[in-house]
Amino acid sequence: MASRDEIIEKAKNSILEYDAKEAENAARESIAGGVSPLDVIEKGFTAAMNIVGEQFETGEVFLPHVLAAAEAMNAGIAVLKPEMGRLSAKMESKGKVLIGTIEGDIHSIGKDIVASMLGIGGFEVIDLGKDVAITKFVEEAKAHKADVVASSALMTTTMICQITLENQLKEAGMRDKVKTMVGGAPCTQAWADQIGADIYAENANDAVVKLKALVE
Ligand code: HCB
Repeated sequence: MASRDEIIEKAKNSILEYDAKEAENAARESIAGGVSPLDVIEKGFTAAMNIVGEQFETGEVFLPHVLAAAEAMNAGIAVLKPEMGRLSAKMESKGKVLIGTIEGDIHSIGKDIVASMLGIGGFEVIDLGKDVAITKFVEEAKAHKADVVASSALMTTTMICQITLENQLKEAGMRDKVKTMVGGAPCTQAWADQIGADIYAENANDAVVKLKALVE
């Protein structure tokens, strides 16, 4: 049987080779071998996706490659999801997190990872999906009595909608009832401070650690 590091390497290479079948195989092997799904996602799939992102930025690869890499990553994560669900089902809820990719933005991979890891971390997660209207964030936060409203923005053109979200939560009289978290590649701690968001999370692990610190 392959070692933990070999399985993670296989997961990484599957994305770099745009190979959805291999991503699924690596995910299955990790479950059979008792390797943490989080390690496979963060150190395998995500690490490779970041490389593809850099290659896209330097013009080494093009949008179809990025799409193929994203599809391979989604295929691998789909295999890991039931295992992640089993881990999170064993826990008592630490609080309710409403999460979605902000209006105008269809990037969902990072948001999905954060949602999954928060679930494993013991939070009840309500995932609104991608390109979520600001009004929907506010309505759903109210309807579900969410403790945290987490938004993801991957583009400089859409991160400004996180300001609108802060404003609409205030206008709805909800801003003191929920904590807000922002994340996604262009977001930073300085951005969170500037717009008045409570938390900036650099990655999924950071999101879990910071939300746990908030409730414990
Ligand atoms: Co896309 N895209 N894309 N893209 N894309 C980016 C984001 C660019 C930066 C690439 C570039 O030009 N350099 C760029 C945005 C430029 C800008 O800022 N203005 C860009 C563009 C322009 C576009 C289109 C407009 C391209 C086009 O159609 N011409 C279009 C978007 C249309 C739209 O949204 N309306 C587009 C489309 C696509 C896809 C469909 C091909 C694909 C997305 C597939 C999907 O998500 N289902 C895609 C991808 C994959 C990327 C890159 C290459 C990777 C993004 C990614 O998944 N990273 C990205 C380049 C890059 O980011 N370097 C590029 C891996 C994940 C795991 O990282 O940062 O998303 P993450 O998430 C982390 C972290 O940020 C944090 O935790 C996660 C896990 O550790 N986190 C949170 C994320 N959300 C959080 C929320 C929280 O509350 C807390 C923490």
